[in-house]
Amino acid sequence: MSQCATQGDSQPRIAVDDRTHVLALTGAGVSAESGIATFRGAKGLWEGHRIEEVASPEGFAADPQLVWRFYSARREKAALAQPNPGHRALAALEERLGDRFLLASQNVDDLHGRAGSTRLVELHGNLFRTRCSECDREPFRDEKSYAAGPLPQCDLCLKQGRRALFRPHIVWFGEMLDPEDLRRVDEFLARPAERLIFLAAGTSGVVWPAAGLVDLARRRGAQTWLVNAEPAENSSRFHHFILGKSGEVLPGLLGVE
Ligand code: BJW
Repeated sequence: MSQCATQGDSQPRIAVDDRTHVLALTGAGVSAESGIATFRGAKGLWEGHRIEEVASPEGFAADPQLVWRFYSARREKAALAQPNPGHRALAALEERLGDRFLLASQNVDDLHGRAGSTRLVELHGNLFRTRCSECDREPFRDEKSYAAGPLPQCDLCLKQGRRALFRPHIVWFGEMLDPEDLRRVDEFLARPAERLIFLAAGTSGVVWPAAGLVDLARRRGAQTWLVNAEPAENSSRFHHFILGKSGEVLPGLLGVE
């Protein structure tokens, strides 16, 4: 593995040409410069609750009001945040590469979409979508706060004589990621590519299956890059590790300043 600092003129650049395919993976660190708290940075706590208490099916079953308060606060915060140069650099790279680019994000804050990314797989869901905790109706756009007042209930279930709560469209601990999302990522990596780059940014490499994508990409012949503000759990599995903030590093690294 090569490790680089980012100061000075010697910032590395990924050569992107007509033969290059890029799979990008982002995590909470990419939104840190937009003012959104990371997970492990906050010691995994929210108002004194462990993240698993508010981001797990067990947590929702035990205290749905607490969970909706957590996600309503997150909705409010994310709605006020703005995409930063890291988000915009990835959107600019997509514009250049078209179908030779795919962004898999663990972030649920919508900032990649708002920066213009469209070839986007939201591996852990989206804060601004809601679904039923019981039936398989389509998740729908929802920007409301349920921090106070009655919890939202599924009207379709009610028509069938069942009571079922709505829940955030988020992949919680212990839940399966959407197989269609994983298929899209796998299919992208399986495509014939003369030059394949896997670029991860702002992720601690702790949470699976996202943490294992670097290994899958390497098996498919990718050159792998990590941009992170500190060494990640899986840094050693990347060919190149750049220590720095994604909003400062990505525009230059991708040549889209
Ligand atoms: C910057 C920066 C700047 C800061 N610039 N960098 C295999 C082995 C062991 C366990 C498992 C396994 N497979 C599955 C599991 C269980 C579990 C898991 O991974 N647990 C681990 C904690 C051990 N995985 C799951 O349950 C997943 N489901 C699944 O695999 O189903 C099948 C299965 C289940 C059980 C057993 C086996 C199989 C689902 C995972 C869902 C994750 N959900 C969460 C919360 C919900 C989303 C929400 O509410 O927002 O998603 S957890 C939380 O972590 C969130 C994040 O998306 C996710 C990843 O965190 P991320 O993005 O990496 O953030 P941080 O905070 O950890 O790191 C930020 C980094 O940025 C830091 O390093 C900073 O330094 C850096 N940084 N500023 C660049 N400016």
